[in-house]
Amino acid sequence: MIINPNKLSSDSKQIANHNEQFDHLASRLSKQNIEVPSLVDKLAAFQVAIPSWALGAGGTRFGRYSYFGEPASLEQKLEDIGVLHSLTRSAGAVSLHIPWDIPTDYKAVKELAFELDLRFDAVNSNTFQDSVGAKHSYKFGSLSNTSIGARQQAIAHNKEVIKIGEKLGSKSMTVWLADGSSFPGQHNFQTALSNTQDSLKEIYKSLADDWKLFIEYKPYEPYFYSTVIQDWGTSFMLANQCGEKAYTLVDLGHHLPNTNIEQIVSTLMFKGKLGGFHFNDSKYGDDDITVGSIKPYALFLIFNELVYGMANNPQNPELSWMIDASHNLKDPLEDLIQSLEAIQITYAKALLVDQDLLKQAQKEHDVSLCQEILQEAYLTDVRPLVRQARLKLNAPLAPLQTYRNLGVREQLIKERGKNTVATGL
Ligand code: LRH
Ligand code: MN
Ligand code: MN
Repeated sequence: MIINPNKLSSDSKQIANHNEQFDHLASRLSKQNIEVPSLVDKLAAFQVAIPSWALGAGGTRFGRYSYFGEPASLEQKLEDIGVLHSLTRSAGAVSLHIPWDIPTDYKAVKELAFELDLRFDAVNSNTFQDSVGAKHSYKFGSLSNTSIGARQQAIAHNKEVIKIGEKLGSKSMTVWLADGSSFPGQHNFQTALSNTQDSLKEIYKSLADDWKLFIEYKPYEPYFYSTVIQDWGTSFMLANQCGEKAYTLVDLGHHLPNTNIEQIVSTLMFKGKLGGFHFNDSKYGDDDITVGSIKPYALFLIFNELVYGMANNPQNPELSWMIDASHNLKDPLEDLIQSLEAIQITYAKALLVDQDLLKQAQKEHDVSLCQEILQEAYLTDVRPLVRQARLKLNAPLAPLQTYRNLGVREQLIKERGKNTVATGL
């Protein structure tokens, strides 16, 4: 389904309401010496990739409840992201997962992506599942496995993913390893790490000069005693071992409770080694629920460091942003619209932080003022700025409402039927 652009304009009453709210906020912010037009431009330029596995209803280990009209093919996944991008103009990229999304006709897939104004962001390899007919099993690890055969198979798969990405115009690959152990004594930690390091170095050799390798970390799950790449330090060390094209990827859900993620982001950007970023939210673990739905202030503090890093750390490359969320209850497209909205809102709030004043207050050890400065930005209702960016991009002012008014899900069910299952987590 491709949405007719003529159906995306907001009505005159909505626009008049918006203009009133925007003018009010813009004049208030201008008095604080905030350059509103450049802030709106930054919001309009911010694009987040959608992973192919977020478009179906996700599963938990206890079950998976299908959501009707889910995309069944790569082409249909692209169309869903096209819908999101038309409604928000902020989801202009797709992150594919191999082997779930191997194109059969590269030319056709590229043409469709072009038509939908979508770019191919990082490609993701998968060595956390055995593929049908594979010679070696990943039950006891992939890049870290003590079996050379399993390691070589996993290395070959990653090299294959790079090739697939090259054909699509992608410029990076993300490696997330499930490798770990569930019982003390099961792994020799040093052997597992050393095998992983050697395997990653081998994969890195296949990376073209304009490509990047993102190494994702996660403390636990699917294994519950140890994980080979458990934290940012391990990922950072491995990225350094590989070389300058390798970076750490931070996924918000991949931390133990109360970890200071903003400090991790800051440290990595200072070292020029933050490459990718996965948005989601969680209450307990890697819950992968809607961005900003549980800890919006924590997200703001993280965004504040990202904004600071983007302005002050030229040694860090442009980040590859992606939403890594998927769950069981909501319409996946509605959920993604809400996540995109939360990202834009939080980015806008972080852009409002008066960095000069904050620096001065930090210098003077005025702790209360430091907090006031952050709160001032966080408590500002920035939605008119986000809507202004949408207006500029010819996107509807209220994407979720427009999605419902247009009956997108009903249309998808009509086209695809009720018994659809998207490949994914
Ligand atoms: C596992 C995970 C990871 C993704 C990957 C495909 O935790 O969600 O975050 O990047 O699967
Ligand atoms: Mn992730
Ligand atoms: Mn995850």
